[in-house]
Amino acid sequence: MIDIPAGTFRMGSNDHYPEEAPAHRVHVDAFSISATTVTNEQFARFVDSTGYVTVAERPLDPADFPGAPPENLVPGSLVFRMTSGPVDLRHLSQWWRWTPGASWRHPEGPGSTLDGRADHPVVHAAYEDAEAYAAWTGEELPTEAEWEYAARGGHEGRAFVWGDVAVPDGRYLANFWQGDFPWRNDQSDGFAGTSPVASFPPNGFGLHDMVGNVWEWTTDWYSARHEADADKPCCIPSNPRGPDVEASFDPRQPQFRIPRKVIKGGSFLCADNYCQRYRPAARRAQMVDTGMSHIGFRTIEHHDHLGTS
Ligand SMILES: [Ca+2]
Repeated sequence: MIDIPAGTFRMGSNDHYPEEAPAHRVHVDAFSISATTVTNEQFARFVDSTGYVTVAERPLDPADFPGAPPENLVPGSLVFRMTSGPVDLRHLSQWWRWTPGASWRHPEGPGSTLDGRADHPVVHAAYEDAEAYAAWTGEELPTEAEWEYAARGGHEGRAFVWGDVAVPDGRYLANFWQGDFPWRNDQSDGFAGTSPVASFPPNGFGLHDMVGNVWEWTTDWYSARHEADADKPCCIPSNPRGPDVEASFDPRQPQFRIPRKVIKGGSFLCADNYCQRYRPAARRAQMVDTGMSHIGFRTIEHHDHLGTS
């Protein structure tokens, strides 16, 4: 765990995707955060000692899916599959496949294993799986503000964790996608899929992979925009925790009453031609019951003993 000092910073961005705006000032108290995302080895230790079964490994209840064919009601998760050529980027189902048997133990489905991936981030963890792990270690998941403040590494207003240029002097400083998503992965950064944690240099706070590699769960419910700046400097929000759960339902899919949390940091699938979200301000909504092959998490500890809670 790395100690992060209390501070005030500018959260969000007015220069990228609309959900990152408006940039606004926020204060966060001191906390500690894990230097890397939780690895397969760490998650295996948790499962071995508790017998925990992740959401992706549990049988589905037919009552929750009226009309669904029984063969679809088997445990599984969404796995990324490269397409054979260029596709219409509006249709995610071309590269996201519901894969029976996919879970953290079998990241690409049955037949895939964790061999050689002990130090890769655990993936296919739904929100409650991440929370259960954090409860076991006596830690918590970060709020979006805590996560973004940590990701910025003490620097204000940078587009990327390391500066304002995606690939400074041709150096790759995170695991994202080079080439044409979702069919040509040039792997200029050395990795087609997830990479071992800490394969890239740390940020200003000593934290690795705050962007790229895997998206990371936060505790905030999602809403499509940030709150604006407070009118007066006196009134900067302190330790904001996001909007109410009602804000998080997907307005384009009202039939799904599954709340959505904010995930941060982008992943090995972020490509400039599709989703330039390997940046600290970037954010996405993720249904709480859905882990995927590009989502992981890291944990934090609050310094409540200092009386700041
Ligand atoms: Ca890559």
